[in-house]
Amino acid sequence: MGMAISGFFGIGSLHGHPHSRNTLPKRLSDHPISIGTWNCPDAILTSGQLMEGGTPSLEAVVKGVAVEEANENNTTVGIGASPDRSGRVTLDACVMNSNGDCGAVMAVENIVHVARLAQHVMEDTPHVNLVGLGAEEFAYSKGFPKTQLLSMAAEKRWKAWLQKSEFTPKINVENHDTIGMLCLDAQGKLSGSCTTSGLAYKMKGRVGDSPIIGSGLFVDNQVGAATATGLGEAVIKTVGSFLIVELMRNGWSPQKACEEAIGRILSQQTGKPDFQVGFIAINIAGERGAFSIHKGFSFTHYESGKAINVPSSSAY
Ligand code: SD4
Repeated sequence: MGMAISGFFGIGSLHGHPHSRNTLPKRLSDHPISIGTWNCPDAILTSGQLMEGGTPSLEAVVKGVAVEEANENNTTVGIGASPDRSGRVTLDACVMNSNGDCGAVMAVENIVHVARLAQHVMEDTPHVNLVGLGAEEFAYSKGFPKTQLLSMAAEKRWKAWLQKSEFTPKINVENHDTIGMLCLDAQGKLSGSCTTSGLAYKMKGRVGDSPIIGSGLFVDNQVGAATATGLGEAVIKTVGSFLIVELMRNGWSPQKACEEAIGRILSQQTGKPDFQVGFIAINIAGERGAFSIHKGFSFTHYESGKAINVPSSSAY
């Protein structure tokens, strides 16, 4: 615990930087907070209402993202997900709790609720990551059903894509709707989860940022949490979610921290990138932030029994 706040006072402190504050602000109210990437009202309502009823943030976040995993109309998560270029749907997910424990599964086939599976990895194994067949077999050992994941609609889109077989993920289209969710409960406990099929028509075996702790998600109960969506390769290269939490540890607001993480990605590019990345973040005081490279990214948050979708500000 002591280590976690050392950045405020010790090595790595950014005191004096225009965006830093001396200490994190205090939490203003104990109302639960839930925030998720893109337009995911049902998922956010589920997690928000669960926490209102006293459910801890980890259970709320896993049940929240499960709504999108079961949503046939979400073409990037769970049951409606798009396949890789060989026609296989492979899912990635992770969870992280207020103790800093985490679990992840990568490139898993035939399992819908991979965030819950990642929670089992965290709680019931000595490991953090399980991939492919190992993760799938572990799921069956925990009683998960085997589900055929390539929906008819996804198969039709994939067959159309095969005509040209050009991998040029379109901004806000084929990298759209991954759900990253951050929950802060009335007890001040933070948890997060990120779940996705990754980029449509990715190479077989490709894993993006979403299940990589520090890249697609990071939670530190002393500071705050962040999660990402968009082109995973760009997020991984800058360890984006960890970067945002570290900036918040040094006193940056969630908004300025998200902007800086996007700035880091942009600093690796010449000119306007042809890909999208979006980050959302909250701190333990309950402040939130969001920023993306391009317009079109939005986030949804829980407020007084409602889920509100808000466009993110962006660099372009
Ligand atoms: C990935 N970040 O696998 C994911 C894709 C995504 O909405 O966010 N899609 O790179």
